Amino acid sequence: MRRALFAAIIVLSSIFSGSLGAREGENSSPSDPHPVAMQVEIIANYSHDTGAFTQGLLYHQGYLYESTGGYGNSSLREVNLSTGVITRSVALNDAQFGEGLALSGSTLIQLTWKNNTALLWNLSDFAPLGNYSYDGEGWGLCNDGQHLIMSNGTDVLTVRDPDNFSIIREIQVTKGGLPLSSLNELECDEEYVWANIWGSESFIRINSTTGDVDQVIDAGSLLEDESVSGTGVLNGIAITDSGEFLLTGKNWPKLFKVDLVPTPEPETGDGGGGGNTTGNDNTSADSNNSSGANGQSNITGGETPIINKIISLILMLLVGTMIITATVLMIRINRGGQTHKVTHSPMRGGKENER
Ligand SMILES: [Ca+2]
Repeated sequence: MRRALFAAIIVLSSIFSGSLGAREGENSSPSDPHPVAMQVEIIANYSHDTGAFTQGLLYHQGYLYESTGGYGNSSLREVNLSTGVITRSVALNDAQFGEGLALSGSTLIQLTWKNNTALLWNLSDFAPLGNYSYDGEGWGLCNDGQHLIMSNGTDVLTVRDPDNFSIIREIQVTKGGLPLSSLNELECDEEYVWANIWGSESFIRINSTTGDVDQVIDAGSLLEDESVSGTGVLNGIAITDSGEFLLTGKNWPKLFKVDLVPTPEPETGDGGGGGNTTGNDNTSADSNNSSGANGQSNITGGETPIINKIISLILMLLVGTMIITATVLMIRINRGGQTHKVTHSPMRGGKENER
């Protein structure tokens, strides 16, 4: 009798724990933020120096400040946005490869790729003001108004003290719960960080507190411009004082002012309630391969949990019926056995109690 009850408890526990475990798994996946798919609409375009291998870009009081890369070709420059004319420029030495650029007060801070050095420049006259050193590679840099945020090509951003470049904290960047690496040129925007993804035609918005990617913006249409196609990848994000986005890329002849708008839902007809998820996942799959795999699991994830629940319910009903039947049978057998034991073999009952 006790064995039957014990077995019944074990079976029921395993079924319920399995069911609950599956439910937790289902909930954890949807609770991960699915990025909203966005795209760009061109408002205006400006000329951009095709000799500029753009690695850092920011906007300040009507001018663009740009860091260009390449050994022997790196520079810091000031560009008049409306005319595209380079109004000031300073060349880096041939051993330095310019990267991300941020403005802190009246100081421009320019990363270098593998020199472990951030160059400090006076905004007003580009006079060198010294440098900071750091470990690892330098990719992107922006200023959120309080701290600098830096990328190094991985999925981790470092938040740094603008006064000494020391690391205050790290931001692990994830999209749909998975690490997202190759973060490149950055643009701080209050509690968000916009980031180019190296080698991608998309850029993303990151919640700088959680590291979650909540928007993926497909900028591929910019590359369809015949004057831009065939040049380098998208790699320059700046935001004007009025919140307009300025985008360009490595050696692009144009810089675009754009609006960000939601990507229209695909007209699949039978998509039903899964339309949002499918649309977002398709966009995510375009942005990198790892999220593409994630996107597929999300699509199938919308159907399999329902089947699993039905199978679990049927199994529970079957097992419950079996347990009740077995218990009733055991009670009947046990009653017969007790009568037999009490009458003929009292010692046997004692041995069972010892176990
Ligand atoms: Ca930027």
